[in-house]
Amino acid sequence: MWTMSENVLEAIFIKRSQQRKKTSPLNYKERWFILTRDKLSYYDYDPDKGKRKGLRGYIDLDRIKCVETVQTEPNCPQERMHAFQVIYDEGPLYIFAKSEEVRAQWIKKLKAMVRFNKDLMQKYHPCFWIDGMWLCCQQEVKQAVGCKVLDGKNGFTSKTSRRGSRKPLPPTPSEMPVRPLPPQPHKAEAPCVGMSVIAQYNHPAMMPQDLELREDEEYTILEMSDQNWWRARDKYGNEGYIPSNYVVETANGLERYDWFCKNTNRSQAEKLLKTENKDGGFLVRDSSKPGKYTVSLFSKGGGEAGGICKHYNICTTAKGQFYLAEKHNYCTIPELINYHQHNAAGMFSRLKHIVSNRARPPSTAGLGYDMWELDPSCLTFIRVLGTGQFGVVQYGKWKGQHDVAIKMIKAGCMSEEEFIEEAKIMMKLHHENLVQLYGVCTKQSSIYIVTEFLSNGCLLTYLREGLRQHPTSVQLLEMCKDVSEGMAYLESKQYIHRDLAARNCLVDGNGTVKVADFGLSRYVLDDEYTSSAGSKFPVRWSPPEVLLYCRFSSKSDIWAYGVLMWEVYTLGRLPYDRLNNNEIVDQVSRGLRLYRPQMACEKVYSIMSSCWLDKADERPTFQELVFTVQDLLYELQ
Ligand code: 4IP
Ligand code: ZN
Repeated sequence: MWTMSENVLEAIFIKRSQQRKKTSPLNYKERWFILTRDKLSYYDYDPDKGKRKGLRGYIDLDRIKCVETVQTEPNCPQERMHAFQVIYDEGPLYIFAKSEEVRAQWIKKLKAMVRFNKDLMQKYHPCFWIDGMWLCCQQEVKQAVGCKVLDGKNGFTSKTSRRGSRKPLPPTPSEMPVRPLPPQPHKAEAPCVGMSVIAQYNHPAMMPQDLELREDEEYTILEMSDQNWWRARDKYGNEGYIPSNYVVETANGLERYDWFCKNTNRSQAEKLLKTENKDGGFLVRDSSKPGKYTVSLFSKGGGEAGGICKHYNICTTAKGQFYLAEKHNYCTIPELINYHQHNAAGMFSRLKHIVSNRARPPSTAGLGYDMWELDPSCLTFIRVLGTGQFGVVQYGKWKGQHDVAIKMIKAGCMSEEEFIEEAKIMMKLHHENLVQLYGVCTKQSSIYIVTEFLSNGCLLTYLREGLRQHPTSVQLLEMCKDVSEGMAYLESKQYIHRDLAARNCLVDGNGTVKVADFGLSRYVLDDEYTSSAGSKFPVRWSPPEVLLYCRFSSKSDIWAYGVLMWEVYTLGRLPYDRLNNNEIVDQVSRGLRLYRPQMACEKVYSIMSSCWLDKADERPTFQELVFTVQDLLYELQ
């Protein structure tokens, strides 16, 4: 079973002292490094006996902002040729691997595990900090912003850097060649303690240590050691914890405008605009080019069913003024937007209707800082939603105002103590395509699991009866994309779902799909469900290596994802509906695969099929699937 302490990687490296104090010596020591799901730790060790000794230090993965190679110093000794840096809030930790392969392996793994961190850096120093100076840029301040831009988000293959691999998109009006742009106004670097933020939503203080958030008010950040809950001060001097995803930096002052959608990418913008479905609907978002902004605009016309979206970059003149399609220059972006709310001036419509991503507050990682044990007297039960593996699930309210779903665990169904331990870890998993665990009530005879509530219910039922019109291939692919993003997050956290299927996903009021019940199957006490020969085992979603050897991995989740795509494209049919479980085990291990659903084009089917490759390690990763599905979405739209 996966626990938080299971080791992902282990190696002996040379480590440079971090010299946290001015008087600390600069030295290099051999240390035993261990990477687990939540920490990078280093230990003393005995080279003669090859034994690990005491812990020397560690870095919590959620504090890491960048992992990159470091260029070797001039005249560097042989054993320090393969350096890499792990940058976190205290600065860089320099580590030297024994070979290029090991260095590459660690960098790749670490990057994958931190890529959902909130404050990844966009720039870094490619050389060492030594003797009070950065060798790359000669700056003499250790905190100085990096001098080299990372390729993609923290070096990750991003949409922009992958453009070459697929057919280029038609240029948006503003991507048409213009003369080179002058430098951009300063854009804030990664968020840090001391910065000012603006609340985008209200959030009540749930616990004495929490601080109430009031929409549009300003707060100062005091502490960020927990990714999801930051300590902050309001303008009256009150201090407490706030959900970090409810606030945005005030750096550029656009946050106060409803049309500004921070942290929204192109495809999320399109989704928002299409859901809103108003002609002339628009929003302003960060461009994929750092420091720039884009206006996304929706029109119902243009001959295409469902309307079309266009994206216009906000350009800057040599004097630092802003303009959109034609040269109507303004000193500030709000003035520019105001002008185009009244004049199309080169765009295909004027900006008629503000579309905001603030309509519904997102879920928080738990209901308050460090709060996973919930008081059951704060729950009100409203109606029964259904019955699951563990018993009845109800819709209810937390403290009379927060929608929640409550799983009431039937006695004898679950190994409760182990689950409660795991719940503390699950609380920290937070992603917009995962159903959030809010907490548990463990003090009464039947325990409750309290999660985010999603009004459109289970994906399987939604596919079978919830879709009002006949869905397009693009809509179905959007659902698959949602699931792949949630799963890519779990994959990055080394978390295996073990029971991914349409019945274990939920749909919210906007039609966004979220993955639920990850990892829960490990706590089920029911042989019919846990044994691969049992009648409730998800045989139809399992790859040969699980059916034959119970070998679960992220790659067995990938197989299940392919089957889930098939469920989506058949609008909820039962996979292999003519076969019973025994026949499936037999035939799937001999190469039988699901057929291509009518609604799935060859490209969609080839994605599913790639999930069903016999050899587990030849199947794609979820991160690769996210890119493939995204690429195909662009192509189909
Ligand atoms: C120590 O030097 C070790 O290099 C420490 O590394 C290092 O701690 C100390 O830096 C440095 O002063 P001495 O052994 O000569 O005392 P390790 O913990 O691996 O033994 P870091 O922080 O790099 O782990 P400071 O800055 O922590 O004092
Ligand atoms: Zn530098």
